[in-house]
Amino acid sequence: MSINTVNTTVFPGQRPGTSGLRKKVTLFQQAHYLENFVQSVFDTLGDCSGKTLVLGGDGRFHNRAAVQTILRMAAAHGFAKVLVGQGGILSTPAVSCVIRKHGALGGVVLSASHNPGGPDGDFGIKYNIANGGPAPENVTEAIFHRTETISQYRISDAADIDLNRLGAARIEDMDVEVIDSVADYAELMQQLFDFDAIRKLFAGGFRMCFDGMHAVSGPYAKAIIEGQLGAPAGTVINAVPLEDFGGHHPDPNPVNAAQLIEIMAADDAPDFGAASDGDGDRNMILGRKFDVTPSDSLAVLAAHATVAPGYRAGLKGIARSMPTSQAADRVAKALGIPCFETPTGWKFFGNLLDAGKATLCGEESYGTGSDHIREKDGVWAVLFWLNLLAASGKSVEQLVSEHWARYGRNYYSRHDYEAVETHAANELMASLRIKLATLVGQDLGHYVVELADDFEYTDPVDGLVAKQQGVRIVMTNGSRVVFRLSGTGTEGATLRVYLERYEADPAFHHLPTQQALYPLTLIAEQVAGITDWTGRAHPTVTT
Ligand code: VG1
Ligand code: CO
Repeated sequence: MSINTVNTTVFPGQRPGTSGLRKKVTLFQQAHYLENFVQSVFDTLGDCSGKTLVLGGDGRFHNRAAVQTILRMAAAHGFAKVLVGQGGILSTPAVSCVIRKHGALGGVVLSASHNPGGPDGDFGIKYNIANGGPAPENVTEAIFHRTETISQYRISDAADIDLNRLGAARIEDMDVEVIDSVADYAELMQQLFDFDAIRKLFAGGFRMCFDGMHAVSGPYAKAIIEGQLGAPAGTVINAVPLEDFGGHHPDPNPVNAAQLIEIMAADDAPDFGAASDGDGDRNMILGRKFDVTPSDSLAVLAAHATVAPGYRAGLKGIARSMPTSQAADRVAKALGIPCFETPTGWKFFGNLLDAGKATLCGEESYGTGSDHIREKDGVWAVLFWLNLLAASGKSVEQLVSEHWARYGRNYYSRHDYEAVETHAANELMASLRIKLATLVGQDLGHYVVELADDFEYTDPVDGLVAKQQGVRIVMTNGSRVVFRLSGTGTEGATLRVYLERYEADPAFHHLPTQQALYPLTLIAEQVAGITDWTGRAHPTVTT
């Protein structure tokens, strides 16, 4: 065994986006591509002697090869120890949990989350810091700058280690421990939720369907929901992680989780349905013939948080990303706690959680989480709902309808225009920004514009400023249209248009969502000229 220094040249464009570096697998398979990025991460960290690193991924194609490379590079960089998930598998929330529990310096997550996998799909890598959360922007920028000048990396020539066998191994002077992918995470869940009450619920005939989407959450859901909570075998479907996710798109929304939606639409549907994404950090919540928007899910959980033992003491605050609906704000107001509005991406919640300013966080993109870790957490959200269903004895639909009756309903939808021409998408955003100043006070349809700006966020803890985080047009009654470009796609640009309408009157709480939002859809087109710029008359995905 020896450590080699390898000469390399810069690959342009290794800038992490909303959630790490995501590119086509074929790009990652090029010699030196992954190595350059990993060495840039390690160089940014500096001396790592005596430190522990956590390593795992969502099991997609290229996961195992990348794990072996990173282990050899970690040894060359002088890490004392790496905790790696069995089979190279760790969900994003599990990585966060393991970093915190074992006091690691940080972790590397191999995932492109909801992006398709397989040889022609996407691959990704992100670095999480010692609090368990995604590296903040100053760290990801430092990593990016390093990738622009890198000329060498260091790697051991040690043989592959057996990732399937639990236990200890060694590369150079570094200890490698292959850990159970689920154990630490499951133990944390037991501390947060009333497992006895949920066990009783299942024992009483309550039926559920959890769709693992052939991605990473299957093993977690099987071990916890079927194994520990006693749900019947078969409750978790598509439970085995596959390198190409079975050819599907592991994005838990009503469009991509079509099989689950069909199951939940049947007359004899289970009481509760849920799904998670590629790396296990997202969740979709369904009742029988009823789907819950992620924004509403956050608000409902916040309103009932004290049913769960881990949250008995109440919430310190709630944080949501700017495009997420304002349903949670109403709950925060009723509870007399602060509500924070952050840019898109979980990295912006870390400081608020560390500082004890927020307990629950959520994003409209099927992401919910809390201060138990520093990532959004799919299985956690599902267990929270199970705890709530067990404690209340009510159905999902009942809980949500009662919530609307009390707080009003924030109709909400996101329209995605995927793989549009990058230049056109940038021009659309630029021309919108120019218009902003003239919009305030204008009548748009039945609405009057109260605020039109490009969202800018000053972190209340470290004072760092994030600019150009999405154009928002807010009406006098709180209804909104928001525009931003995705930072996770790998083909062209994806325009996201977020629509929100507030409705206080329960007589209007049961309209079809797209119908309720139609006037705002017209306003979005009128203001942004989406069809003209993109050549698209309709979004590719509506959630
Ligand atoms: C999307 C979502 C965002 C989420 C991010 C990462 O980002 O909109 O809310 O945090 O994905 O989630 P963007 O930039 O494409 O809109 V995951 O589950 O992909 O790690
Ligand atoms: Co994800």
